Amino acid sequence: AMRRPLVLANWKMNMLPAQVQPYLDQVIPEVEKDTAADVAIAAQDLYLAEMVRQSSQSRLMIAAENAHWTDDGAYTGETSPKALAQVGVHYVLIGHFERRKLFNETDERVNWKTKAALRNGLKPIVDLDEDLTAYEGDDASQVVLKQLAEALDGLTETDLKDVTIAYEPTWAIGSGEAASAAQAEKSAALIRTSLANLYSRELADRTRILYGGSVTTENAADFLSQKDIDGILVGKAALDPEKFLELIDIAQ
Ligand code: G2H
Repeated sequence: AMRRPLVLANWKMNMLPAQVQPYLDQVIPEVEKDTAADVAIAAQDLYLAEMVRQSSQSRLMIAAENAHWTDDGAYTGETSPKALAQVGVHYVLIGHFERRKLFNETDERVNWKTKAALRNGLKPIVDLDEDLTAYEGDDASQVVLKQLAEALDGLTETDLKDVTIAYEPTWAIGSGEAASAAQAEKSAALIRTSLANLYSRELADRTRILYGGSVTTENAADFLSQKDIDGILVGKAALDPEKFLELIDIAQ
């Protein structure tokens, strides 16, 4: 396949310090081998530097869950994308649905943050969400495609080579109710067509699109076997290192 799958755990605000080390001890040796999938963990900022240090000899990549849109300055409580990059963080989640919903992340801010990540050499994973009212109506795709266009506003095709898109139906997040693989594929395909319209077919064909929302070891294979789904963004199910390793296995 032209697109390498990505298995991305999103710890969110979970995992206490005492839980982090055993998790890494279990996972890192397993991703030292040559994997056919990219593997990453998104964690709270306070763990990132140590996670980068411990994973540096492995294929595990480390992701931040958010970053600010400027490189430095008087922004108490925010995290600099420049600092994240210098620490060795690889990816950053931008516009996760929880950020959009609970922390007023607008499409405009998602756009600024995506640009700031790229400017600093972080690879953004731009999250698009879709709520149930939109999904049940006919305009589901419009919501997602508007988010896509606004997130990428002003970015060139060259910028896009380091961007991953994640599609998360909000009604499937943490709810235990995943979208069906066919539903998810339909949205992923729409996103890819939209990328082709915004940029080019070639760009669309090489951009990775992840599905997120109640992915489990039971349903992961279904999602990953869809033509336009190139990886999974996993919250709850990846809090258990055994399950995360199983998910990695399923992806390769
Ligand atoms: C969606 C997902 C990971 P979960 O937010 O970002 O979480 O797998 O718990 O639905």
